[in-house]
Amino acid sequence: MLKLLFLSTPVGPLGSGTGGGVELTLQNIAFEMKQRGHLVKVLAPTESVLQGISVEQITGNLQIAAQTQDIDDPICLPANSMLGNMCEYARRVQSEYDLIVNFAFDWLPFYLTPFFECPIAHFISMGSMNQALDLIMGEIAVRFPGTLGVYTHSQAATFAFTDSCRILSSGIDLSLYQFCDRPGQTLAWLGRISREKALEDAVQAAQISGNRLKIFGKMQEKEYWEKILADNPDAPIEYGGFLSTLELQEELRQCRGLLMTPRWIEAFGNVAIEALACGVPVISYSRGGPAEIVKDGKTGFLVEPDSVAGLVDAIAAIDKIDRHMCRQQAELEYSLEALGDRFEAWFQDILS
Ligand code: HBI
Repeated sequence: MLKLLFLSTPVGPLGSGTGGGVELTLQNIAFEMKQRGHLVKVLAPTESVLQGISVEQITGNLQIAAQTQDIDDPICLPANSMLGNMCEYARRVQSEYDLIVNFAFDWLPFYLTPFFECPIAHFISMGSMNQALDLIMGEIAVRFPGTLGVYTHSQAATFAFTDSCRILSSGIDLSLYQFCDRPGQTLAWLGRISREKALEDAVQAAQISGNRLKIFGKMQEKEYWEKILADNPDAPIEYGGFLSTLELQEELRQCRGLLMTPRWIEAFGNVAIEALACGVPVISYSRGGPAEIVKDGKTGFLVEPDSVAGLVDAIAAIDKIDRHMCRQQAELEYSLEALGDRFEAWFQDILS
């Protein structure tokens, strides 16, 4: 039995959607480790919600989102930093744990690793974004081999320390997603509404192909959303808000297909496996995590990156995909059990 201390993403409370895919990953791993009899304690911002898992709420000012910063920006911490407070709490209680698992995509936990007695496993949830962060991650990769985990190969390839990354992929609780093989005509787009996700391309593709597009996810950049509405006044789109998993899959399962339009190297793209679990084919730019998930022509289509015309062609062919193959791929590759096995093996290797 392992005693595990999880450090959450410091950009927003767990359950708020601000932390995007890594919120889901942290929740799934915590749940899965508990299922296996390990002790799990999570340190997270105040107002975090994590059913069934003990969360220590850490106060302080949240970290700004890394993807809003430039590659050569200096590391910055606000006054009374929640991230700093979380690291201090972990330092104080570290002797009660076998392993600390860091989910924060931030400089401080990496920098402090050598100052801790307790070993730290770092789960890196995005691709290379900032030089100072890359450097400190690279240093920890050398000093503490095997302690850096990522979702995908393409994410690892964005870092200089590619070969030091343990590829862990992702996974979801498939029992929460109900297969549907009789969809309507509507397409779906899921994710934080921020410019690196290039929602505007999906909106244009939906309009050109004459399909309604339902959009779900955290409204992260309001002015970006307003610009999309202003630029596409007649687009057949509707915004369904940020839903719980159960509500989301209820909407998603009825869709003909999921459009993914990542402008950046999406580290994974949890929304892709959520769609597959519902039997929904995925049409995505062939870039980053989704390009390692979608089986082109079998469980969806991979499209030339940034080509709206490519999206339109794939939408026209979407009914050729057998929706049972989508669900089957989710069961084979992305179950919570498979994910738990990969993380548990990683933890054991670090501790041995
Ligand atoms: N930014 N500074 C910072 N720290 C994080 O942990 C972080 C982030 N931006 C986005 C984010 N985490 C998650 O939404 C993605 O890792 C999925």
